[in-house]
Amino acid sequence: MTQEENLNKYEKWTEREVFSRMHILPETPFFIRLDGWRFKKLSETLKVEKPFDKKIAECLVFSGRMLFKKGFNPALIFVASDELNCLFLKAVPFSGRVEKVNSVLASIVSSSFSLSIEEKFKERSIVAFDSRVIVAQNENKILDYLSWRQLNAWRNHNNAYAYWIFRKIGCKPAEIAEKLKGLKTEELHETLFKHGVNLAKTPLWQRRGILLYKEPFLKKVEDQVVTRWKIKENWKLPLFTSKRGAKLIQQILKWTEQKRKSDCQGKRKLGKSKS
Ligand SMILES: Nc1nc2c(ncn2[C@@H]2O[C@H](COP(=O)(O)OP(=O)(O)OP(=O)(O)O)[C@@H](O)[C@H]2O)c(=O)[nH]1
Ligand SMILES: [Mg+2]
Repeated sequence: MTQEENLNKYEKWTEREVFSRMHILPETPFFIRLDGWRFKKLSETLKVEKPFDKKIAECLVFSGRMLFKKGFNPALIFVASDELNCLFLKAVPFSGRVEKVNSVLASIVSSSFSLSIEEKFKERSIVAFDSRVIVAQNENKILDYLSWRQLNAWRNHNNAYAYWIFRKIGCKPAEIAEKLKGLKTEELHETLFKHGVNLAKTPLWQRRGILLYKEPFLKKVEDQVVTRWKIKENWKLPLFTSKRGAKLIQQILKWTEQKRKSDCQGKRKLGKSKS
């Protein structure tokens, strides 16, 4: 058998890559949610501050920044709890191949997070993130999805503070779980207030998350004023359900489109000057 025939014999294996043909529909905005794997355990191993450690949030933000630096163009990344929610509009990585997008993004975030942990905690840790695709379809759905994740962050925030306080006063984990199940949000606020925690006055990033996006700024270059872009870290977010929140997201979506168009123009000009 020739080498060619031998290779043909194995060709059928590519047909068995049964999930590799899965694509996100073109022109469809989607989120990739990357969630820290076993972060409860990790936070215990690293002895991170309870209920929130700013260094963990900074590691997540660093990992999000790395996605921009490695050439991906998400419109925004919403960071909360142990997750990163990356929104993609028209600049879709890997033509929307689901396996490729999920695995490469999770790998970049996991390795960046591990490096960042080593720098901040002086400890080596193997960190992993799982990754999933959420199809968002249009602007309303984008806002709705972000509002959901922000509400989830608020709920986690309340539970994390409650857990921390109840542990401090000597309750056992199983007892706390029972207590939390039976308490309404109002009652939880009152109980924690009695123990010196005002859930409405904790740092905003703990309650509402952090947003990363590209923001334009003007720069003078040889007597000309040109638009440049920098990554903005917004640690003081409004509620996405508020008017201010909706306006911020609309603004970011407009900037994303403006940047995409100017990048396309730039590429065309470069192509012409080369030919
Ligand atoms: N103490 C502390 N814990 C944190 C911090 N950030 C994240 N965590 C932990 O991370 C967990 C995130 O929730 P989950 O994603 O549901 O838990 P997980 O252990 O990562 O579980 P899987 O995602 O299913 O693997 C929280 O419950 C906390 O235990 C932090 O700043 N401080
Ligand atoms: Mg997790």
